[in-house]
Amino acid sequence: MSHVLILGGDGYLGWPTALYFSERGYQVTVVDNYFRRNACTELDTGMLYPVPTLLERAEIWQKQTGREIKVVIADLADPERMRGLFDGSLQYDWALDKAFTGIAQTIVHYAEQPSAPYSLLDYKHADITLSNNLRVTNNLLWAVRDFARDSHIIKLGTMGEYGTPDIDIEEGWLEIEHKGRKDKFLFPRQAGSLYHTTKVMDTDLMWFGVRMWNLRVTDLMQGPVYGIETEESRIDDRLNTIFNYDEIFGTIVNRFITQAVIGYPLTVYGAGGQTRGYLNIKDTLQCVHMSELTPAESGELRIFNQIMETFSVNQLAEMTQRVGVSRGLEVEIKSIENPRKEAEEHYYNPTYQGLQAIGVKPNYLTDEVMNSMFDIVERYRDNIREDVIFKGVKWG
Ligand code: USQ
Repeated sequence: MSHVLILGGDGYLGWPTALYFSERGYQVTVVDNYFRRNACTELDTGMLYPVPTLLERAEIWQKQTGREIKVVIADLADPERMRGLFDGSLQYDWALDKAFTGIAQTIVHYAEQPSAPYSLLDYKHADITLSNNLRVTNNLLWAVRDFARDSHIIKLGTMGEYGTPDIDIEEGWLEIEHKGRKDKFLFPRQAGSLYHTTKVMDTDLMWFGVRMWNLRVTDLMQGPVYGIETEESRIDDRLNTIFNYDEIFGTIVNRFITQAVIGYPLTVYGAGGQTRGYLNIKDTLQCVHMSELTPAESGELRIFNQIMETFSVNQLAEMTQRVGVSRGLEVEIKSIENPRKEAEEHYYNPTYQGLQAIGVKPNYLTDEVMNSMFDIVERYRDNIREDVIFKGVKWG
């Protein structure tokens, strides 16, 4: 039974990924330091519903399915804690005295501060973002170099690494002809936030590790994700992932649906022409699983663009309004001054065939999918806090 180690296993994507692999018979260990929950408490962001601790969630999962997910609570920015996941010393961790079950064949790395607005709150949050994200990635590379060179690292990157260039975006690499000679380079990166910049730096660190130590790495350039429920969480509401709708941790589709439910005008930033590649949370799980089934070669940095379709902010607002109105809600769209510094009208044409070529079957954002999200958000309508929806964290 293959062992998958999920770093950042308490987060929006980490927990559903753990359930997904566990359901398919993998041995799963999740590691987290509760960064996301603690940041939500510190910034008073609110959540759609409370989420049990990792240990409680693992227990609920085991009771419901008989499957075990091992839990380690540790801060992986500390190199010794990271190395403890590979040399067995973390088996003495207070959280679980039998966490170490041998070297994992696959390490899924989500253990990062994931929010662009958070990274630009002020110098302290910028510092937390930089030091957490870069240290965790560097610590992981060194631990794999020293203990598990054959293991496959699947790392979550972001489409935002590329920014919005005026040329087509390739999957990670670009062949360049210069003065009559050709070579292949990482596609030019020009991130739009400090958070996205840490992802660019992660990619560089991993590319270095691949060149220097022949590591196997898949870097997933993911777009904004939407969704709540997955096939595995459906069996018990307490297994649903953390769902944020605030300005710092909420992503746009999740936010718009929540806003529509309480009659808060949809917050279109600026002109609303900002176009991104989107995907359903269920597809994140598929993408990671398909990457695991077809690992990168030793000495390969394999990059996929992890999106299924593109939308502008205006298109998402119109779709949310249409679906909301069909449910009898009053949904207003309101363009507000953009707190971010980003292009509001731009060219956007990314390539994203790689993941489908290895077997991912896209779930597109249809009215039906949106309706099923509305159904869940409406159940928790009374928990929704208007005051956290827009505070206007200025990027400039
Ligand atoms: N936007 C609005 N109104 C809102 C919220 C967002 O117009 O109320 C706009 C933003 O200005 C942006 C777009 O919607 O142009 C997407 O914003 P987002 O907050 O959904 O996503 P973003 O900040 O880009 O970050 C999210 C995740 C991050 C991931 C990234 C992928 O939080 O972890 O890396 O999506 S990507 O955007 O492709 O870089």
